[in-house]
Amino acid sequence: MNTSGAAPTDLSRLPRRKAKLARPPFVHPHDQVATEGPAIIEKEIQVDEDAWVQAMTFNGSVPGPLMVVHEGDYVELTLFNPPENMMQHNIDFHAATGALGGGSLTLVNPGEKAVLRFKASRPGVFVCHCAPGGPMIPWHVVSGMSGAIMMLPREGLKDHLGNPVSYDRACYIGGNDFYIPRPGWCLCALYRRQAKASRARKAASLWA
Ligand SMILES: [Cu+2]
Repeated sequence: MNTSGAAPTDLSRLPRRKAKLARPPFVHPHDQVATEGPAIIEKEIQVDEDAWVQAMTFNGSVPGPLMVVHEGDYVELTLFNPPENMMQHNIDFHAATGALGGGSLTLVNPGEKAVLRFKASRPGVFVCHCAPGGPMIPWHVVSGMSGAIMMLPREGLKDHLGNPVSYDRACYIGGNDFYIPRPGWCLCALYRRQAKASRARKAASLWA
């Protein structure tokens, strides 16, 4: 339902451009200044490819790729969950408003795919991540399912005086730690150590 009062946009008339995503730290080729009207950007993302140590990924890299669009573009993305996978996944764009940033519209079981389209309405750099609900959210994120989208102003970047700013090259770096159990290490031993330390603290406070 259109509640803004604005005339609806005929998306079928907009030019379509398909971007091939690059693995970090590389960023796919893009214009720094938009030279044409809003475009529908198609992104095809495959999840859980190269799942090492139960890593979960967007397009096989951790972090996932950076997507570059311009303010006013319509971002169209296809999220595909390969049938070999075991879990549900989705994508929550902090750049999109409503419906959990698209998360509740893109929840896909293994073998399913979902298409999401939203309008890039705010310039900036925003995180996106898998958010299947409850404790699955932090688990999927720390397992590698995060990425980012950069929405450039249509007229390009400007400095504080309003002068155009350009760059020769863009790169994208994200941090992600994996905590992998070592031989002889187990969660039970960690819990035992924590419980012992907690008992010792409690005993010390009783005798203080
Ligand atoms: Cu996921």
